[in-house]
Amino acid sequence: MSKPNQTLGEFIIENQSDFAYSSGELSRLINSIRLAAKVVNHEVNKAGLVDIVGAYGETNIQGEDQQKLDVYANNKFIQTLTNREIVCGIASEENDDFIRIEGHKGDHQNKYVVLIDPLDGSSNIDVNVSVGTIFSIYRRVTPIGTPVELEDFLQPGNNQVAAGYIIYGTSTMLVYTTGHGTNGFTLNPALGSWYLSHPDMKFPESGTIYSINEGNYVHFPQGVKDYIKYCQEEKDDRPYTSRYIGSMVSDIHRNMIKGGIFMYPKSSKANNGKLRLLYECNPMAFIVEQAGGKASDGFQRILNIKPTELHQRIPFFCGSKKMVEKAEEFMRVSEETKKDQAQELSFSNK
Ligand code: AHM
Ligand code: MG
Repeated sequence: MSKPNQTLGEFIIENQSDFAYSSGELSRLINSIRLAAKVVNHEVNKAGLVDIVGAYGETNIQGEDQQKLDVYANNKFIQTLTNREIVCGIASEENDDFIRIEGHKGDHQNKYVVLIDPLDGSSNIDVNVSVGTIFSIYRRVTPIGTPVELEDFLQPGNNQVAAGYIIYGTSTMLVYTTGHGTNGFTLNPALGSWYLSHPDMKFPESGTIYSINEGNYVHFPQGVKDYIKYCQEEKDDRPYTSRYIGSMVSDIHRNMIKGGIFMYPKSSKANNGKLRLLYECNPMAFIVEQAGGKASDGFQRILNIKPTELHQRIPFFCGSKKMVEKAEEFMRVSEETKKDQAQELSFSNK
């Protein structure tokens, strides 16, 4: 139940019992994230003022340039979660491997692992465009009292107990779910408090915005090309509007409010697309589904996919339910046509 002027702190306490294992640990964990987010927000906002903008001179495991603020945000979230000793492990998009946290008694008693993309859309930082943080929380599957293992992180998105994003935009918002709907909080920078500004967010069932990097058009699979042509066709409520910020959190946040679809498909250059299943797609899929939207790899539900590696990439179609279903239909038809053509060819060669 949301109340006017309710703060995030009050909301967390009030809704703690919604959570199946409500020992307070998850609440403390979300509290730490909101604290780290405030610190990162402060730094993001002054990025234009200080010499912090620009490449750090190192590349991350995926071979991309790391920006200074990426490194700062990564350190800040890891530090906050480690110092408070409320998680047993952290995996970050910016780190090659996961981190084990044994706890101050060295007894590995904590239950949760956190996966995080500390600063998503970071190539937008030095041009003053919104960026975001994405997080995903799971209960460990290995026994409490032992060090966490890779399998604790390689769980299907379905197992998430909470997920959220922070958007550092014209205002800073924290949007999260614990599986009981999606709620959005806006930071009042003067007071340092987050207020419930978007209770029980609902993704419009359909919309008129499509978001995709169309510069990659020639490399897209036929199904995606056909769907883009469909979006551009003059019929009914089409052509749709094209909006692409290049910062997934911002693109999906806008679409969740206005109605739309976000796509990062595979291409002939990148067989699994660009986005990471564990740090980006799973948490966004959970948040979006909890708001009534849909997230798919073009053929199947993102949250059902069993990950095989930490930095796994996956094609991503996410947004208004009807729009994602339509895109999936184009993908399916194109795959079937391809199969039929291959079969015909093999018959005619016999
Ligand atoms: P990042 O985690 O390295 O910042 O990359 C993820 C971002 C997404 O936020 C965004 O949708 C996408 O990369 C944009 O990629 P592209 O420039 O290829 O369109
Ligand atoms: Mg990212």
